[in-house]
Amino acid sequence: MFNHYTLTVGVHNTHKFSSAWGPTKTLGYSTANATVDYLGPTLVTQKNHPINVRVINNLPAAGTPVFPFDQPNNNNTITTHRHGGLQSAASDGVPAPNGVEVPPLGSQTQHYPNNQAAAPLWYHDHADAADSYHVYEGLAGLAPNTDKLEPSFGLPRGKFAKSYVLQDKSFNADYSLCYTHADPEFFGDRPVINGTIAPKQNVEPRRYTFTLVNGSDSRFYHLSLQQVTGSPSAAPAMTVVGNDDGYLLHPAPVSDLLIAPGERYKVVVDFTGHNSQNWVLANDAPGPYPGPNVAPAIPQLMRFDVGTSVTCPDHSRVPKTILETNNATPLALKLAQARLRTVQAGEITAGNPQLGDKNQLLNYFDPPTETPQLGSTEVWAMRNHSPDAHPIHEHLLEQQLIGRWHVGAWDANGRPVPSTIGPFQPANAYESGPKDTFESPPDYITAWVGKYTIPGTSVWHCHILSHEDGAFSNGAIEMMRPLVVGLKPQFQLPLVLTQGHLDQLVRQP
Ligand SMILES: [Cu+2]
Repeated sequence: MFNHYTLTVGVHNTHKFSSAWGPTKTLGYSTANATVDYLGPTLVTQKNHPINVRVINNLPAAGTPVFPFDQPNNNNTITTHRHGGLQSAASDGVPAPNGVEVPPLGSQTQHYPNNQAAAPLWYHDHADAADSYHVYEGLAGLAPNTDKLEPSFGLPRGKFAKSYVLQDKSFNADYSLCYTHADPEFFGDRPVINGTIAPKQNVEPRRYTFTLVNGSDSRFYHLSLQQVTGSPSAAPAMTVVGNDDGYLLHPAPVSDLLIAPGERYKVVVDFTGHNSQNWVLANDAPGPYPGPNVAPAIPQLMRFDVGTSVTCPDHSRVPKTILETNNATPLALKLAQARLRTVQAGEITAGNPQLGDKNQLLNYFDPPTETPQLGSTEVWAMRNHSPDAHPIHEHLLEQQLIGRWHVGAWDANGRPVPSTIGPFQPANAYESGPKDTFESPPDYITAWVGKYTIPGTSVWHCHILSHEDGAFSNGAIEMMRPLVVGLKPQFQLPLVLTQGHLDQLVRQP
């Protein structure tokens, strides 16, 4: 285990997205020992073992276009965010102007204390108005944090635990990347898993732990396993055991799974008894989600070819309960301490989604309005009166989904018409663990809760990368807002107290 990593961001002309193809120009995070031409090395950390990660920017000088995309600027600055990591604001990779970005030939050292539970974290570029381009070009990687409890859970481990970064891309005839912000979202026509188009994976007839990371720009995936060959059978059992920031207290069996950009799910898939069958990870989500669809279909992401024997007996299991340091506090206890902050997602002009506080939609450069007190707990109720679902991500803390309320009608100011608010819908079992990114459907109020333990200025934003960067108006409107955790009490926010009281508060305009 290293205490220090050095990563160098550079341009490469060697990555092949398919073995039958020529190389494609990409970006990658190289290590001191290895050139990495797409994505970055997996940074495995251990709880309570801090690390420093120095990131060197080896992109060409400012003003030099690297890709022929419609990027609003070619500053070529970068800043690295470890998504889900409980690191200080100074090491959080906050986009300019609230954070310091690294110019070409500069470097930045991020300090990660890792005093958090085992979690499928990931890292990616977060430069203002450019990170959607940079992530598409390759600047993302896995950063799982591990702890001493994890091995005791009995889940499939070692070579029977795999991680998959799910992306969609388009390519020109010469294999070069194709990307545009001409629409408010980007949808590619090819599935790219860990940098390979529609890969095949040989698996044994046994249990596996799959960590799924949605590293796509805009595409939600509604995943299931579909059989392609072999004697017909029921699908391998899938059990969600973890969310963005750690393990579920109660693993949740699923037959299908929705994963939005920025979200992570840890799933145990049981191929036992499926000898000699072939299965695909299938997707039928429209893009934008939940529709109407304008995106090219990506019905199959990757294939699993199940062998006929296991190399060793499978002694793994899926426990009924997984007790971690961050998943056992009862929701009622969190609500008892919380104040309610209302936020919104909407559109002033069609196709230009924005975020805001209870009263108005705002830009990233407007003064901060989300200013939680350090040490306090807040419920955020997100009123989404825009036409699309948005995965809303807050930096600096772990949270938990409470649930959602359908809204039949909004008034002209984006407030729900009280008589049209439906009954409370609790979080699905599979999305009820430690999280930091919350699927907020259109015409719903979505509520989550978390405690602010890290001071400073960072951001909250939509994790549709084109939205976060402002695909619209040439980046003038960004679906991102400052998050300022400070010392000022937030007495203006009502106390939540109980689930029943939260339900009453949410129904007030
Ligand atoms: Cu969005």
